[in-house]
Amino acid sequence: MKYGFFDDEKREYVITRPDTPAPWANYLGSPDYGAIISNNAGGYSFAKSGANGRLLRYVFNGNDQPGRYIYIRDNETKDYWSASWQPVGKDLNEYKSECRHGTGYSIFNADYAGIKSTATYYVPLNSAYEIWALKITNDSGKKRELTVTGFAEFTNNSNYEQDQVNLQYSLFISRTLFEKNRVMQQIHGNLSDVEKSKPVDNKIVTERFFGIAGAEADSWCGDKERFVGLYRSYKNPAGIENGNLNNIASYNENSCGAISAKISLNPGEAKTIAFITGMKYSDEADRIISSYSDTENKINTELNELKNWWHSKFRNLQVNTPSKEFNTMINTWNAYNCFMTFIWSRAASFIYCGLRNGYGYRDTVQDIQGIIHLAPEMAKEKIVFMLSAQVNNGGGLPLVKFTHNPGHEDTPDDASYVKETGHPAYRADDALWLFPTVYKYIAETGDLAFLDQKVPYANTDTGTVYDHLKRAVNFSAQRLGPHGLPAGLYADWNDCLRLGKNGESTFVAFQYYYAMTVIRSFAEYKKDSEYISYINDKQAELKKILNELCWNTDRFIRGFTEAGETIGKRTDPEASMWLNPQSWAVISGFADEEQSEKSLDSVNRILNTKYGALLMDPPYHSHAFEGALAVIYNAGTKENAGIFSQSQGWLILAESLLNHGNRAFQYFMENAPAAWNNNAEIRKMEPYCYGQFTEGKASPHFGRSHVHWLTGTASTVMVGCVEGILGLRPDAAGLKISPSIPSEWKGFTMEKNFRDKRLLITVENPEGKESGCSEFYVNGKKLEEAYIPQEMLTETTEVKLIM
Ligand code: IFM
Repeated sequence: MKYGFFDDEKREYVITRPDTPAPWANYLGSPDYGAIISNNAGGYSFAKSGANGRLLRYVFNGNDQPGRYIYIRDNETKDYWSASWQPVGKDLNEYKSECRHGTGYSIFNADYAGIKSTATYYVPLNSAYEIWALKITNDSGKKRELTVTGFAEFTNNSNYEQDQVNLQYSLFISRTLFEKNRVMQQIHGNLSDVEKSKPVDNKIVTERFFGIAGAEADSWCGDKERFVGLYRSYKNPAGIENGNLNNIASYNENSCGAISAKISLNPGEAKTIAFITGMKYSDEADRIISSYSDTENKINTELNELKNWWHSKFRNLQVNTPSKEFNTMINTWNAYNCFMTFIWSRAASFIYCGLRNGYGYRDTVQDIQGIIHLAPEMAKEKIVFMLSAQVNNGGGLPLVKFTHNPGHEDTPDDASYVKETGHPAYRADDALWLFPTVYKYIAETGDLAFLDQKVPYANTDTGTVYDHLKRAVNFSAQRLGPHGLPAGLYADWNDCLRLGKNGESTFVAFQYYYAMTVIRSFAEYKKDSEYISYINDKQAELKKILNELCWNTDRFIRGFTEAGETIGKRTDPEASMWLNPQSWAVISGFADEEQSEKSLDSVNRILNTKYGALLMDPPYHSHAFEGALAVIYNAGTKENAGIFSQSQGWLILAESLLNHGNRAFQYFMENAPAAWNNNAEIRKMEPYCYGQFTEGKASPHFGRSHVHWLTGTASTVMVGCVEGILGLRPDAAGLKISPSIPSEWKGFTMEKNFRDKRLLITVENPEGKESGCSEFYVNGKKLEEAYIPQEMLTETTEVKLIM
């Protein structure tokens, strides 16, 4: 079933049926103010932290409520509806609606009873409050008397958990009052005479506001229960039905901001107003609301700024291939998704409630990879930040607090860190993710000097980036298991594999192998010959062990348990085949041709499904070893034989590196949200963003996807497509182009900004190949190989590759 379509020109996803199989969400906001909004205006907001800055309430596991509701009432007929289909939920035969999720904004168009409305929600660039703009047009032939009401449900405490759980406290600290054009909510308002510099029990007065610009407030309500009314709901609030909010303040219990304005419209007449909300003290709220007195112009200007900001990032890589699904994902939606994970990590969605109050090391270092080609400067800043969260023993802090203070942090070796973060030990892979990420940054920018930049370690000590990477290698070198492979420690990439310090992980071994290749290239640049021979020896040793112990006829095993038992052998009754060791054997450059071909064939034969490749199979049920935590999940779910979408990105890359364009693209399509647009009832999730996993064939809901938006899938698929399928593979000295495409593509074009120059790349595929290059031209000059040396770049560089 189809619920909407991609408007690629505007970079919007347009939902034409509001009764989507799940709330389909969008993000608004900046790192200072986050907001998530569904296609029925459900969602919540927070200042800075989803855990500690929660200002608009949302009920998880609920019915996508409450939300940013705008009600419209016809005062003559007393009929009312909402600017988004829900919460009033008028009959869809009479109520026409369209939701357009765009880049940092969402628009709701509605047409009901001769009244057209357009509600636009956004957070202005570099601001920490949100706008709900409403343009309302009388499309009927007669004068209309309307009441328009905005409603925002405030939390009682900025701490999400306190608001939802500790009601004996949080119900009794909130109150509201009305000033000029806004409802002000005060939390701990009783502390108003206490100096801000001397908090009581760490508490001062916090204020939130809900105001109106472009119209006078006619009535208002700050008490949620009085607004909704007893035994009613957001669908039929008493305050809306009565047409008057009765100017009610709250004192204890639940607060809200609700403001009604009366609007008279002649036939054809339109009016624009705005509701504005945020966490600000009254004088600041006043200043903000006043700045919207020229409501319509200000809103248009801000929306244009917002679009320009986003679209200018996307313009750094634009492609035009024969696949519209590929184009829309790479040009807009996968890119946008990558920025969302980059900005919000795993902090806040409809699944992540905001309690993860920090950055997971591996997740964040991986997320950076998705935006390097679009915003290298932003990537660099975050890389430096993550390097500063590396402990001086080379390992990464499993959780980097939002309050991270480089040089002064406790580590997993300290009981205080374990108590505060809940992470009891190092993970085997965390710091190894730095290698592909730092390499990609340097390759994209040519900024080799970055290796000499000094960065503090998390706990103590400072070193250059090069030194940080050496210590990361050393961290693994000092934590080898009995066979000489990297130990599995508390987990590797797979949170559900506890291999321990005497167990060993092939996935980490391949990462380690790759890390050594990367650091060797940096050591060559730095003419660090002693280190080069050290790395050569280490890598050769590792190669020998991997070949002797980990190749199992047609696959690589997953590793060894603490007890020395092999995981992932062909003959195992459960979990006999694992995806990641196969793709990473190729990506790391470890596997020889025969191993590469055989292992990826095995993946295709054993793990692949129409929705993507399973993470492993068969699922654990009765043969799980002690550290195989995946068994806690239902079969076919998450790490227990689910289709873990992040791994699909690595598979796309691995197939591309082997020049298997058809398969690489097949894997892209199986898991691409856009490819399921016309069967959205199967995937259920938004057709424009990735999810963490899709239920595998062992599940009765095979194909259903979960954990929207904030997932490493965004960055790995982006890398798989850009480096893999499109074959854009920069290195410090230039750019190699090595497409690996479906043979049916007759060609495609790309526009890419590279080191301040614009590349216009045309690829022709007259003979229907999957890869390879027979002719290559840069600005009309024929070159021997498909590689553009940096010195050949001109302001606009025209490139032609004939496959
Ligand atoms: O790699 C992890 C990630 O860090 C969090 N989500 C699950 C992934 C696989 O276990």
